[in-house]
Amino acid sequence: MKTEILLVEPMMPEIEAILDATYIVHRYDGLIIPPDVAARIRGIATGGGTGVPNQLMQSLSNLEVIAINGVGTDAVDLKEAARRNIGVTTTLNVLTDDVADLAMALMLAAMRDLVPGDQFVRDHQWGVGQLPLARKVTGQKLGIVGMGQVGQAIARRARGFDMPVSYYSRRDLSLPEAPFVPDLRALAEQSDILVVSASGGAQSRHLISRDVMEALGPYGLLVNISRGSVVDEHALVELLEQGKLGKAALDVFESEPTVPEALLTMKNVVLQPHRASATVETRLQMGRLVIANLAAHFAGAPLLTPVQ
Ligand code: 8YV
Repeated sequence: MKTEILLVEPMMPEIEAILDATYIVHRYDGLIIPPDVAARIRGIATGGGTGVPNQLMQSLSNLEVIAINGVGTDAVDLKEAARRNIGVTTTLNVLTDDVADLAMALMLAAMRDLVPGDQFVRDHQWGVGQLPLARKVTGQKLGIVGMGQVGQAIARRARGFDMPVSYYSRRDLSLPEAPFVPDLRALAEQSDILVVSASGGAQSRHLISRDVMEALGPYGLLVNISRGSVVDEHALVELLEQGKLGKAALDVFESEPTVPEALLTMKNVVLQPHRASATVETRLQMGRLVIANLAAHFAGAPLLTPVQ
């Protein structure tokens, strides 16, 4: 008898094929799962942003393991999982480089106006119209909010652009080349670019407040590659509209996949559909780790990358 699992968010076809060969895979469509099926589901594979809705978790009385295809745990009730002795795993380490790469790409795209430049060429405006000058990246002061693995990978890349890096985090990590700034507003004030790489969840909700974005100012760029919830999106839109914040480059939003309508027409904004880990190479590695964690659990072996 094959073990039954629930796939809450689609994965790569190669990965789903392995899951299908190993398990009876039920694909979640947001609807109520018939109780007889629900009772047979012992594992979940899901995305970091999607997680497991509380009601769904409640309905699966024999759930033993949740394998997150991502690093964010903010969309899974970890306390409830611990109470029910449900193991939770992430794809720790394997997506760090991709997320840091996208942070740099967003920084470059926003500062150098890559999207308007591309549109200018496509619109046959080259030789006809004029594009305003862009902004320089090399040497700009970078503030990093959340200095975990991703934050540190961004700092390493920024050094290649001669950017002085400072950071705000839950604690001072005594890093040799980047000073800790204990006051987030002060960090924003001294930075040309502020990158958000803090984990999502109640503890970081709206950490990037109106006040912080005002401190970043009319020439500042805000980059967010972590979770939409970390930024006060309503204030962000207003400040961009009023010219009190210079630019924004966003991979994540408060109510994905909904993006505030006002952002869609702004020239000083670069938007991505939550794609920081979305490369063939990384999604394969992530998928393999999800498979390995599920396999370990059902073999009674220790989980490879458990959430502590
Ligand atoms: C992925 C993420 O897009 O790691 C996370 O927490 O949100 C992203 O890397 C996601 O997990 C895949 O759905």
